[in-house]
Amino acid sequence: MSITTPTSASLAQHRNLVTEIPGPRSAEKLARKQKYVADGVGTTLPVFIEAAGGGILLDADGNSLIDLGSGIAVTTVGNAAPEVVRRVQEQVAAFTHTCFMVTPYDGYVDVCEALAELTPGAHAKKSALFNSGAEAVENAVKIARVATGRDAVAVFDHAYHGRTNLTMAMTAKNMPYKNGFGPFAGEVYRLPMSYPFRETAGIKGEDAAARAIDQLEKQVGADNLACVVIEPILGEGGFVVPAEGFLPALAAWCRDHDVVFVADEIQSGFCRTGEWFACDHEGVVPDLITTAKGIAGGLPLAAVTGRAELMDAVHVGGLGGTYGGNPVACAAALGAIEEMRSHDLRARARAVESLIRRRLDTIAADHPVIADIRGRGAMMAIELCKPGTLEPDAARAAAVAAYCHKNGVVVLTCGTWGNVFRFLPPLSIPDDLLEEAFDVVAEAFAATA
Ligand code: PLZ
Repeated sequence: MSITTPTSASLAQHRNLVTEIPGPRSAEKLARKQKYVADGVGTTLPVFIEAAGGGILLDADGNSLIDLGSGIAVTTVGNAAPEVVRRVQEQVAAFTHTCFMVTPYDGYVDVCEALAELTPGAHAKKSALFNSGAEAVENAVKIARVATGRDAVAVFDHAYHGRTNLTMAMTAKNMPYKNGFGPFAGEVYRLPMSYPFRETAGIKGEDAAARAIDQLEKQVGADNLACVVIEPILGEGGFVVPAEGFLPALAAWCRDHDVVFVADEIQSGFCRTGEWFACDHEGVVPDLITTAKGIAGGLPLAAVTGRAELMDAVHVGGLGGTYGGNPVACAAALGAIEEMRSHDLRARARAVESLIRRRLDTIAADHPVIADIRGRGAMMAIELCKPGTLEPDAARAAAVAAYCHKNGVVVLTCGTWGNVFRFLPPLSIPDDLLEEAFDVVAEAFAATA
């Protein structure tokens, strides 16, 4: 029997399991993967996907799973979103590549114009486009170094910035990202993050910033520092929202010392948190901002956007890459941004937050292992600890995740200790499907108690 693959638009928005998870077809495909794909490339849930749209992932066995991960915060506008599909199809039929550095085209410039409008701050901005988040972060550092004539880069505890050599150095967690892959790039210094749940109750954001700044001044020195790079809400590190005042104080210190303040909004950007960017919640205006993931509805695209004079500090030819700002990826980005604007996805993310918070509050009341509920918009998380302590409970997180996966809900964990669930649904998910997903999450906590 062959399963004809429906288009994303025709996918029924219901969880429907017709085999166990993974089913027999997925199991066969997994065996092939194990034969031909390097073991280093892991798998969270071994179901092979044949179509996706709304809040549903349809697998090779005909199971419809609920997507609470958006392919790690990428398909914010939904999978195969109509404007993305339309513009990609048009572009792919017109031309697929010229290399923007050889002969330019409008799509690239259109994306840079949109970034200048949408990113925080009213100053003159310019952008350069790349393929992946890690590449954007590397380029932000290159730009900051040229612009300041300084070497040092400051990053934070629990940070994640990528898997290339420089960004591995900037990423905090050893396993699985760094283990055995050194030596790492030098001149990267790590600072204490504001992590309200794990700190003395009531420590203010300004005080947490002062602690980080004191360490910077004593161990690095502002005169040696090119940039401070921070995720305004930690992504892989556990969806930690720093205490109010932390980000503005850091940004102000950077401004006073001619240090480039770089916001890595690769995971938090493009409506995910209920604003265009997470920095917008506190009116923080970064000098440079890195974006990727949600920018292009699933196609690979990344950007560095920032103050025109900083961006222009680099010599002609100093920024680029064969595929950066590929025309098909740019068409996808313009389609994704159109979807965000026309469906007011910032408001949708805030509505998703209130639904998720309501469900999590209820679940947490019955399950004291849920020690913290945090996040913004459709970037929500719970941290699991042995009740009444700060001791991470990664085993319980793994058990809850396994239950959800068996029951057709794709959930992702994160956090330095692997004890955080992050909920990142596509904003195209209908409310009743989101409710159903949290019915399963609630069952999962009950079943593993
Ligand atoms: N900066 C804040 O979240 C990517 C990593 C998945 P790339 N996060 C998902 C994995 O295990 O590889 C990320 C991020 C932040 C940078 C990156 C890197 O983006 O597009 O994966 O290179």
